[in-house]
Amino acid sequence: MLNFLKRTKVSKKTAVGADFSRSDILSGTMPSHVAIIMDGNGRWANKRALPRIAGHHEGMKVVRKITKLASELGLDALTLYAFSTENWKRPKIEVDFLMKLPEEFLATYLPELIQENVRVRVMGDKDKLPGHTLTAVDRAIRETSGNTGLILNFALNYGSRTEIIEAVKKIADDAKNQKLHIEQIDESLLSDYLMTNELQDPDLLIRTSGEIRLSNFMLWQLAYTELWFTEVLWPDFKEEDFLQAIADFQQRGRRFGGV
Ligand code: V0D
Repeated sequence: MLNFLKRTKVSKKTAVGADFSRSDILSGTMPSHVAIIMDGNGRWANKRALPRIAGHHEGMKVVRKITKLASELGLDALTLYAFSTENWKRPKIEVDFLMKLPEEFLATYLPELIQENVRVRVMGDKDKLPGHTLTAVDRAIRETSGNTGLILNFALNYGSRTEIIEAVKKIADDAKNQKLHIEQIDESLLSDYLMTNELQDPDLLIRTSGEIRLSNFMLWQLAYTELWFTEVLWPDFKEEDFLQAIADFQQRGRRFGGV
């Protein structure tokens, strides 16, 4: 465990400024929950004259690498934006390929995840997923439900505004049925009705591939989150990049708008 962190003690100077050593990161305040928008898979493939699906497939291997590192670092949760509600607009052949990735990922890596005590979860509208995808995902959730280590939370067919609307509908319904009083509605109650109800808000959001937007991802939950952007395309994203993001996170003062 942590072999790769112990192996070297290199310092790395980067444009973002944080000069980091791996042992410094381990002694600093670890984020509890990191969320990642894994962008740039298609562009990675285009640059190599490969089909877009080759980029998605390569990106899947990076999911495994970063999950392992997050687990070794002792993070409580890693949320990965795997498929947005907008992604259905892509060519059917690409969507079909994407929907096979959870099965392939789990066929390859579920035993390792179980061994590492990782708990798999999914947030998003699961009803719209193909049956074969749902079966694989539900099995992984079930087989890891007793695990107590890293929560690996995949956002699948997820959109933040829809999530908030669904929460508001349930709150309205519960108010109508006298299960709660309107006076009880506050930030904490709304949080409890979101799909992240068991998770803390992310401390750090990473988005790869140079896009500097949230794209309807965890809008409520990211209210106080540190945002970290990189030009690196997701299939090229390395352990070093993840550590750099954490090092930068550790450098930033988190003042929550206070003084
Ligand atoms: C493609 C880069 C793992 C982003 C990563 C269906 C786009 C690779 C999963 C996965 C995708 C999901 C659920 C689960 C286990 C694994 C995944 C999708 C896309 C969308 F329980 N990678 N991955 N799911 N890509």
